[in-house]
Amino acid sequence: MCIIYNMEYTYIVIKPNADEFAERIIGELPCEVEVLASHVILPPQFWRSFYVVHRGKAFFEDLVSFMSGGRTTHLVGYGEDVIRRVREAIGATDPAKAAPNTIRARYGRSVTENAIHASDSPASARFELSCGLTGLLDYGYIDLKRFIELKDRFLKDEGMEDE
Ligand code: 3AN
Repeated sequence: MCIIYNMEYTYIVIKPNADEFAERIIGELPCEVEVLASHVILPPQFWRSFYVVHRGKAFFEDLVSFMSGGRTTHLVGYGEDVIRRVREAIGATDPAKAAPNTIRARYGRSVTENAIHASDSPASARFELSCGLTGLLDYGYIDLKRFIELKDRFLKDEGMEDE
């Protein structure tokens, strides 16, 4: 019998303003996670690529400068319906409007310094994982073996098959 699991993944970044709480926040995520790199600093050019969809917006350079100005922790969350579940747990972009008890309500300081990023669609997750893994490899935070292992695991197929 062939069972198809609707396995999804999401790219999660703990932002610089929440760096000191990274381990605690990871423990609060409603999914299995694979930590790719902890407390790493990536340069502005990395964040310009990662946030390319926001290029040209008024907040873009502030966002790039904030993200490159401190440590970030990168993870992949995975499981069924994980994109929706994690977005619900992190709350609205603006921490002041995020539901009580969400991660952004508790750890966010402002719309830019909102503690955590998580992909908003399978297409974003794929782009962000590809960009994230390449950046972590380029800047020496993962080696080639780990890069290939993670690419095979998360970027090969949309679904997972079990015989
Ligand atoms: P989310 O992270 O909730 O999906 P996006 O994708 O719209 O939100 O924005 C990406 C990031 O850009 C946000 N996490 C936040 O840090 C920043 N951002 C978005 N909108 C604004 C804004 N109006 N002013 C300042 N920063 C913003």
